[in-house]
Amino acid sequence: MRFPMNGASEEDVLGELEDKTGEDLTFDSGKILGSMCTYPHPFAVEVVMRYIDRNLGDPGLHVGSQRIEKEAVDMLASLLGLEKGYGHIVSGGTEANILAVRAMRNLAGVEKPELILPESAHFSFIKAAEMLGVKLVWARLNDDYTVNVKEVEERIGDNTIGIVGIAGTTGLGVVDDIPSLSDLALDYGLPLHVDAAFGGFVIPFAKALGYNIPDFDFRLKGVKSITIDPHKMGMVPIPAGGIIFREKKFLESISILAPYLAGGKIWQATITGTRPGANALAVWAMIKHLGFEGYKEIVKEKMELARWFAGELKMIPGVYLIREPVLNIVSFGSKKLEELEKELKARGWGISAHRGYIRIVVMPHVKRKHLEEFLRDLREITAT
Ligand code: 0PR
Repeated sequence: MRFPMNGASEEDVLGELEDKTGEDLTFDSGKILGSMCTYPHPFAVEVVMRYIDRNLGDPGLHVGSQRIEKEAVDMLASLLGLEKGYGHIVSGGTEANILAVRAMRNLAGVEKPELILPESAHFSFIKAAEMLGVKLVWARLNDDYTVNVKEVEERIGDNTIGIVGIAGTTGLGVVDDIPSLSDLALDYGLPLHVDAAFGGFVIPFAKALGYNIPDFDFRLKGVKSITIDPHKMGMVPIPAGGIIFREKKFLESISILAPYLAGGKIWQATITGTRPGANALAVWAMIKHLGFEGYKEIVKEKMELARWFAGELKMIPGVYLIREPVLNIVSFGSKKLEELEKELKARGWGISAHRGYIRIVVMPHVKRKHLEEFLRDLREITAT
């Protein structure tokens, strides 16, 4: 498509957009079952629209917004068991993980940095490793898909800059044995980064509801940084990720001087320079609006729905659960996985097919009636 010489009317342009986005699946259709995103909360949408012009890349201009970002970071830190945290609202889990690896690398100061991480880690760590010149040392998983802590220990060497544990894995929503990883990190004087991009907005509430899930946050002393994404279960519009560090030195180790901005000499740690203030404000607003109890209600409903769905799946011949769900993610396999996946997609289902299984994420937009429809299709396909 060429850059147009003359402009068209807003109406025409919008008409064309409507046409073209007609191909998109929408969250309100109930067909998106494999995504970690959801339709954002209407209040968060309102906040983003109202403050759409705020740029946290030049905090001297938007002093109030910068203060609000700090308060949002403080509230996330407190949710994660830390009185005072250091960090940022960033573009997502990828940027948060890159920043965490960058801090570990910079603080370690070794020549050939190595990072130990579970085989279940998100591919954002591969990007981080490539960009930062860090070698990834993979640790295998146990039968329950948590990382094998003994193997993590065996992988520790002179060049190790840190360890990664996952609280809510991408494929299965499994929570690693973070308490043991934390002990290990303390024993060896290494930082532990916890990727709770998904789990961060689920686990604290699920634990309060009585679900038996391992501790995963700053209450464990070995945990030095946590990724927690408001644009997943936090119901904030994309982009909204979160990186929280226990100590200031982590943030300082990745801060670059921007000498000429409105606020004078500014130290900038994020990958992005110009970055949306509106989304950070929406994080703040959603936390204030829903509060712990509000998020707990959402998590309660989705955890229960996920367990009901897992029970229904078990009764369908030809498909099997990969493991009992830990969070609101249910993954199942089948002997004829590829055919099944193709047929489900042909019927309009937005599912996420991983190596060996199909992942269903029971996000806030996913209702029981959608899952019932999905199960009907699944029964029909597997019966033929
Ligand atoms: N860490 C974990 C544990 C993740 O699951 C993800 C993303 C990330 C980090 C990276 O987060 P960002 O994508 O925000 O940078 N997990 C989802 C996935 O790969 C992302 C996603 C979201 C995929 C919506 C599909 C989708 O429709 O499955």
